[in-house]
Amino acid sequence: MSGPWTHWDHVLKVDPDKELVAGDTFEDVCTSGTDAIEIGGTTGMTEEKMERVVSACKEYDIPLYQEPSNPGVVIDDPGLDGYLIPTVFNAGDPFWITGAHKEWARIGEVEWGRTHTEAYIVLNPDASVASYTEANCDLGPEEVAAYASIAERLFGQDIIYLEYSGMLGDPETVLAATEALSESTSFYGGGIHDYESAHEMGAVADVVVVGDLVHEAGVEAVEETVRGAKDA
Ligand code: 1GP
Repeated sequence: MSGPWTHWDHVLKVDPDKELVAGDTFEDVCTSGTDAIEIGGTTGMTEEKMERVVSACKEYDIPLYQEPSNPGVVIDDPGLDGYLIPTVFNAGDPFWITGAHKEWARIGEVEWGRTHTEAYIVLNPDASVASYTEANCDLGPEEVAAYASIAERLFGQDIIYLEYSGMLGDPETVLAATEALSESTSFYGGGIHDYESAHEMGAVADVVVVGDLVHEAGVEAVEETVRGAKDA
């Protein structure tokens, strides 16, 4: 299960439905020191918005992955390195486990060679992704570790994504998931906002993902989190 993410420490997730802060450019975003850019968001997504970010980023030498939130927004652009496809392992609604994926295979030409898998475990009940997917977020470290194990061993997922979107998560839970894996890569996302929080979560996950910070505080703040993740 090799992929470029096995060498990453930090990923910046850009939400095409949100603006950059005044004064920041996509050049700043792409040269922030992050290892890769993931383009995706939960709500308000359209192909046009996706395309706008891909076009702005593809001229820079940084891995660029689309993370589609639904089959209707998958774009075919040679500037993309590939697709990271979320499956929400603790979703209450099976649409987010196989339903959306089935629709994608039905309506489009899936580029399997550039398609990689992300097993989401959604852990912040207040996040919009939790309500959308009807996720059961009431899980202790042992249960999260068990989800991580089955995601790797039974379902062959490349990436196991501990998703606390909007809040800083529980390091003990994240570590339990990371330790349950032998070859898959653990991603942690949620509430990373400075050197310390990136360093703390970088110590318990293979890769930290920074999202809203780029849209709220800007690229300089993101650069601090890159340092924190790299030092962990
Ligand atoms: C969202 O995990 C990412 O999918 C990052 O979360 O926006 O809280 O940084 P934040």
